[in-house]
Amino acid sequence: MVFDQLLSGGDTRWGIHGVGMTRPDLVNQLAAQDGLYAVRVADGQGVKWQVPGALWRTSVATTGRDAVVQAIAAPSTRWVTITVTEKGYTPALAQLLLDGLRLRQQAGLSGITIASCDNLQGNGHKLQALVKAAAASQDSEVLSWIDAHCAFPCSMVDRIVPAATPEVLAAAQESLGVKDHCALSTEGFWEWVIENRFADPADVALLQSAGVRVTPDVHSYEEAKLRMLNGSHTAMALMGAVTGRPFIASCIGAPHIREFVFRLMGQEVSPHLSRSDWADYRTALIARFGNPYLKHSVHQIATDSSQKIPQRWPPSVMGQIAQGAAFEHHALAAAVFVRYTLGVDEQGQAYALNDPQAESLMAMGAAQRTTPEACVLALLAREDLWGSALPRHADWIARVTHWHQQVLQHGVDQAAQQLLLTQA
Ligand code: CS2
Repeated sequence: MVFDQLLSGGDTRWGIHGVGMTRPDLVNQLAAQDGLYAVRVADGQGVKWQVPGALWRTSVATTGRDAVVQAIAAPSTRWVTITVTEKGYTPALAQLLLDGLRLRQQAGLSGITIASCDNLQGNGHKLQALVKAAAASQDSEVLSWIDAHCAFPCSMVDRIVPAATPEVLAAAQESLGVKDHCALSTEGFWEWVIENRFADPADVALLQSAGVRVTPDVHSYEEAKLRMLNGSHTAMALMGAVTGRPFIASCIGAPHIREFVFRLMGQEVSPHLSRSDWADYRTALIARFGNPYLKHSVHQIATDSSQKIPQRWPPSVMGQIAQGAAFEHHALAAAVFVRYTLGVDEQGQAYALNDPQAESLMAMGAAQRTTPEACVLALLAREDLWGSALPRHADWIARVTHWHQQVLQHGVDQAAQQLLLTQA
């Protein structure tokens, strides 16, 4: 949407070559629609449709790798933005970028800005380290060229964009009079905060003119978003999955879940944020979660929980521990995660765990039917989820075990209500 706005001002340098990393279906569909798709922007302020026209070309990295490498190396390319999810930061991604960058270096072209947009703290540093590690093991010339000419800004992107539902596709057809297989629904709110670190410093003013916030320090925005928005999202998604509530709006519509999330943010997340306007941020988030137009599936957000939890929960729990403060809300959330690994909700409906760790999580989680305490211990011992300190923290383990017992005996809703009574 930002690049579309820059294009509409007549600056044709911002056309996008969109790359799907694995699955060709969406890319093929978009190509068949000439890169055009409808976006419904809807919330309490109103409903409007937009058709961004910034997507000019498309490729799929798995089947059209060479086209992607050539696109990175094209003289007209100035930026690469990366949104590949938490689990996408692999050596294969680094190699793809490196192959394109090497061609640029060999052709004597300018460097480019490579911006990660994923929900990871220090995402630019992480991407830079990955690419540089690949370069260092292969080619010292390209490594020094990358250092001298390319920029890897950290950035925080915030806009809730659920996977499209049949209802959205039908609404698009109704409003626009054409069949659109790629229509999306989103909220009015959007925020893109990016570190002031660009291959071309002239981009600062351009991005600002389109509403992007350019700042020397993205860290405080990243941590607030990851722990407040995404941390609450993961907690609600797991609660919804286990209780059978399909959408985030259905979770926030339940008064005890709404209050739970409100206190999680206020009591356990906010004390450790460097962003001081957290109370306004919380109010805005609760309203955004309740947006009735966003049918944001809890199972979509619960996808890859093993990759998301590390950024979203442990930093707040560690902050509370350092201050000798309670972490009951996160302990209940962790207990619900353990319950979630059973793969069946409280009504007996089975669901799939869509997670690179699904097999090991379900194998560990199955034991909670017979030996619940040992199962909690085993899942809390995983440093890939909780970091190195929490697995050794006796009080944390005791509180998660307590809430897990409550969840198994009385269900998630009653456990949450119990927590609210004791923490009033
Ligand atoms: C969500 C995010 O799916 C998820 O894990 O928490 O995609 C969230 O909707 C975005 O970060 C909002 O900016």
